[in-house]
Amino acid sequence: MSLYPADFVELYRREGLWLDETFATFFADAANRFSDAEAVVGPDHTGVEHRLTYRELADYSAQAAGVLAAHGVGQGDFVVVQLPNIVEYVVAIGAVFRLGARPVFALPAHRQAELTHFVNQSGAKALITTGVWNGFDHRELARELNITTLVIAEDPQEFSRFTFADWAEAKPVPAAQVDPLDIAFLQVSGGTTGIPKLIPRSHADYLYSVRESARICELTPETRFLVVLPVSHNFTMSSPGILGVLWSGGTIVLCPEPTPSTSFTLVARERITLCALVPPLALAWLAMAPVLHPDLSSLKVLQVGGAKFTPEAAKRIAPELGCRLQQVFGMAEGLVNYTRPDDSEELVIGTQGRPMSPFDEVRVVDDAGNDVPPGERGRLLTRGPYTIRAYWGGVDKESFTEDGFYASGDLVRQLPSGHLIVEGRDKDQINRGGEKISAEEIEDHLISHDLVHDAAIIAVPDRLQGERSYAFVVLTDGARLDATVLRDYLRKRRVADYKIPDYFEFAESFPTTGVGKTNRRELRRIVQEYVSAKTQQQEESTN
Ligand code: AMP
Ligand code: DBH
Repeated sequence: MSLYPADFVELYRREGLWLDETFATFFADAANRFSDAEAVVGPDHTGVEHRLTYRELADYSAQAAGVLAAHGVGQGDFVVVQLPNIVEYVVAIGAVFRLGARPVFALPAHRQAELTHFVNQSGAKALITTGVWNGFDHRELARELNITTLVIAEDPQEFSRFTFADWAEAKPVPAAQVDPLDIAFLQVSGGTTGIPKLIPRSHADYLYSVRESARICELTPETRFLVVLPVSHNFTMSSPGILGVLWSGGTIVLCPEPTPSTSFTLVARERITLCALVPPLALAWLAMAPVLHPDLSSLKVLQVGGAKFTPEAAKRIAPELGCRLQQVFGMAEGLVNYTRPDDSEELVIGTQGRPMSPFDEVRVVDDAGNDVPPGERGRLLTRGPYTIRAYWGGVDKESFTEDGFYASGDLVRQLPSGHLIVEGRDKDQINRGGEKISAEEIEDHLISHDLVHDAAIIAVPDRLQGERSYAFVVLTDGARLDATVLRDYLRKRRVADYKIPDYFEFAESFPTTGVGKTNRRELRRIVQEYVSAKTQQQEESTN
């Protein structure tokens, strides 16, 4: 079954956007084109650095696929992959793809709540994970999932080991025959309701976006891309990301931790030409550059995306870091906007780019769903050759219009040139420096506490992260609790750390609607007023 209506499939094929390539042969094809060129550089799970050529990457992937097959993974199976930025990551996804199996791209920060959801929703056959990373033992999660687990770590007692040593002994398997219109993998969204939604992307649609991104970003075999953000994130994966670089014959360099000092060291040592950051990291680079005096002379383009990059910060990139800025406004659901290499400085600094494809359809509408006059602010709706028509598990009426447009929840303005300016958001989500948090998911967790009557999570502006999360909690009659208890409670429920509210505040009651439901819109207004009054007070007292 196709993920897109037949007339659109026909259109995108006829126009040459969708080809017959698939991810099952992606790594082998790249090896045929770029054989001995350097494909991936990075530490393995023990911290030892590896440099793999395209040929080695393809060979290891074919062998690792053999190991997966021996564990019962086959065509069409879902495999949850939760790995940090280690060189084995690239081999692991190559292996899953080769079998015609389908990765579910978890982030390293996800915990039990998210992983359980991914496994249950996808019916995953296996999990590929690692051992202790960043002070957390990922095997802990596997222990409770009751699923075939392959661990990229030394000497696991209970799980099957999945390292270079194990792959080297395995027999390679041939690439599966896969339908290009079929689901290639599940991406995860930040989500607005409940736990992250799973996003089914097909081989044809995603490969189109990868090729087009590589072209727009002018990637060549000389491109050297530093991966600072989590490698599984849609931005680092495909905009143009690791897949765009591998498609172009360039080199991926994996940065094991996102600190400016480690990133700067790698930029200088590896002669990095391209890097992608979220706004808080870009600000950290700007703050640390005058202190650390990094050699950034090889860096041509710094991409910034995932959350709004203010014009004030955007202005500083070229003069202070000596490279070009590219703004990227994308979503794992599809639509990706780029500022272009030949855009004026005004557009690069003041907009979040324009859609990558001439076949992207963008509408900016009011609350009733009618187009607003050109240039005015409204909600973004989009449809196109790489934007989903439904989440995994069905169409939800909140996110998709009858005629198949995806409602991203972003408030934008569109310039005559097609460039979009993101002006806000109309979805219950907190964008904490590019990490998306669903308000409802955290509210549900809090409300499950015996002493919590109601809870509301709201975004408050933050100089560094863009936004932080503020929890407002109404306790049951006579109950007493403090923030520490609730933070511990969320941790016990295995909620990812970045989703734990930055601030807690306790209230007597919430405003309600006519039928007695919490009026979130009104609540948000009150909280925003309260928080701005509070910050003003603080500023006055420090002056
Ligand atoms: P997700 O659906 O979880 O992949 O997150 C995508 C969302 O991130 C978008 O709908 C925007 O809300 C936000 N986003 C991504 N890039 C930018 C950007 N450059 N400026 C503002 N918001 C962004
Ligand atoms: O935030 C995102 O999800 C995002 C940002 C930039 C994205 O998915 C992308 C580019 O492809």
